[in-house]
Amino acid sequence: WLGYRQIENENLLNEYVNTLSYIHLEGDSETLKVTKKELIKGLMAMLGKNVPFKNLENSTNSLIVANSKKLSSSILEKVNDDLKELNKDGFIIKTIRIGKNKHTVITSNDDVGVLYGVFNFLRLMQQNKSITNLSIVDSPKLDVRMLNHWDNMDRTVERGFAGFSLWNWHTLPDYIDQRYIDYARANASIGINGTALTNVNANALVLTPHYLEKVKALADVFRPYGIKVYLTARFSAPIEIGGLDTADPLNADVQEWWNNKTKEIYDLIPDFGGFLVKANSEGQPGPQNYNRNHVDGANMMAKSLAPYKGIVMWRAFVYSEHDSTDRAKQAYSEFVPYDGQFLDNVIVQVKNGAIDFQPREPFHPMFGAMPKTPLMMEFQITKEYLGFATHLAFLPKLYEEVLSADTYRKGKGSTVAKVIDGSLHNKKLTGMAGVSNIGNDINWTGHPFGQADWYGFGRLAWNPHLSAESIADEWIRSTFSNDEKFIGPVKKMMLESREMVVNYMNPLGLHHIFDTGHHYGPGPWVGNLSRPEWNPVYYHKADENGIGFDRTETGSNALEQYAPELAAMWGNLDTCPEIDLLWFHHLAWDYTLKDGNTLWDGMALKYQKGVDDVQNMVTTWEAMKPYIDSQRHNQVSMLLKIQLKEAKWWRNACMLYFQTFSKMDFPEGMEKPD
Ligand code: GCW
Repeated sequence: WLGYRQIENENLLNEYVNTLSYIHLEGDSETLKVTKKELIKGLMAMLGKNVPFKNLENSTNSLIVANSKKLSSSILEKVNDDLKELNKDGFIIKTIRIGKNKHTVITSNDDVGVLYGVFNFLRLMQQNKSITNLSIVDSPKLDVRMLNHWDNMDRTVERGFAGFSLWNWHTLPDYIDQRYIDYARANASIGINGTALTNVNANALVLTPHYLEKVKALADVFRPYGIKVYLTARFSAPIEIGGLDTADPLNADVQEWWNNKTKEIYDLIPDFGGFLVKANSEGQPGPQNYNRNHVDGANMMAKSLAPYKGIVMWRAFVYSEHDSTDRAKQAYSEFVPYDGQFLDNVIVQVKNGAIDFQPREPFHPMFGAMPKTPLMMEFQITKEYLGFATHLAFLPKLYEEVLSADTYRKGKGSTVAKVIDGSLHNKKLTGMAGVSNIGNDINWTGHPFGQADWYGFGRLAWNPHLSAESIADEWIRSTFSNDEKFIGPVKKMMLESREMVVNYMNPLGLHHIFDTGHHYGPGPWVGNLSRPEWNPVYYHKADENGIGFDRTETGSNALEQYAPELAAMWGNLDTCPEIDLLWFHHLAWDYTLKDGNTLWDGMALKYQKGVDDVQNMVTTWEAMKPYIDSQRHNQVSMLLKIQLKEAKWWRNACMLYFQTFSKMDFPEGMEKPD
């Protein structure tokens, strides 16, 4: 989306050229240096000529780019009221008049805000918007807007489908790959301000001096772009790299080890962001190994980081192997009792749903249930469960659905977005993390449309109230074309794509029926797994009588973890939305759906609709050939054909398997498996 294209429309080009006679850029911090570079790059490419840098005196039609502290009083007075409205790193883009002269001002109270303003300004031009009369005041709604890389030290990427890790630990710290810089540009352009470089399951190696030198080199590259580096902190690091025989968080030697390690990191990287921790989950070490709890563990690390203003992101993705009645209930049960006990620089990072990044899940019940604890959202950008980097599923639609869900915790309108932006319970620390889909693939994300998920995540981390529709629009225009004949059909295709994946994989609230381990393709049958709650049959519970997971009072009662309004709505078959039906209820195969179909027929028709919609997407995309370069067109075309083949695979596999229980015929309208 930073492939600035030459402006084709002549009137618009004239408008741009006339409005931008000169650039007046004040300041020479590292951030403003890269801001200047970006302006030169973007304007040169879009206007086909350089805009000269010049002092303001006697100029007109200048673009004034500066930190508010550097603005002259005549300019300052035009933007002063707006400046007061800005949060940290917010910016203003405003057309002003001084005497006869007209200028465009991009300013902020922080240098990084100026950079954000410039990226936004360039984006307006990329989208062919008019720039003659601007009045934009925009601030990030969340503090921490970060990517989580699940990159291992050997450069494999857990759940990564776009090549190997970008971080070349072998050539760092001395060799700075241009891709590190482009990565920072791309992230800064959408407001991302943090990156956790290493996998939450990674070993403790990254915390050794040898690797910290390399981390410092990356931090130095990212700093001008306003991006802080974070690291995963393996809980057992004091044993593995520290030579201690315990990692007990209440042990004084262990505490001292973390204090010293943290100091060592800050000596190298003064703006280090903090630690991301996966503890006592899926076999990872944690405080419970020592009969301590999440508060003991998180607060120990928080104390070591506090003097430097670092934070701990303590993940809530935990489940104990001892309670397998309903995995969906475990994080809430383990965390909610500790509300109010975490130190101020701890933020609990919660996945969007209670199971695991499924194509559709009801929002996680912890959102809204911990009024005294900062909670940050964890979304997955990499498509572990939505067809890897092979299928097209525009994820901002999923993110939007979760963020706009109502928790009812402070009455109607208590949306998840308000929980995470801190406004519902007046939280001091806020954030959103996205598990990255980036690798060293030539186009970064494998599927060309995977970039839209990265882009959309960043935009929603900036403002969780944005719509998926506006994000798709921006991305298509910046990435491909401003031609309405392209935008209309492609936007529609993107906006419908996630629901079509739900339909051909997991319709009506089904979940976790993926082939085990790798999670690609259907596998609703019994997998070869040691833990029952990892087994697909545990989730769909199909038998001769019916299908679905009863999470009402007669079953696991996971519903009690939600506000009473929601428990009542989901618990009652008359009011439970059919998209969540089998998430909450176990129903007979001949149960009657709202449209009069039996559950069995309705399920078959959903699977078929998923397939039909992919077919339509293939047709739509074929018609888009005249509008974009043949290389990207062809790539997407090939991928969509794989998606079509695999949508049929999903339908056939699931329906044939479930038929062994239902013993019912496939309805008319469903293409018979061959
Ligand atoms: O769903 C699981 C994934 C694991 C991942 C884990 C987590 C990093 O399959 O690959 O491990 O979630 O989020 O910790």
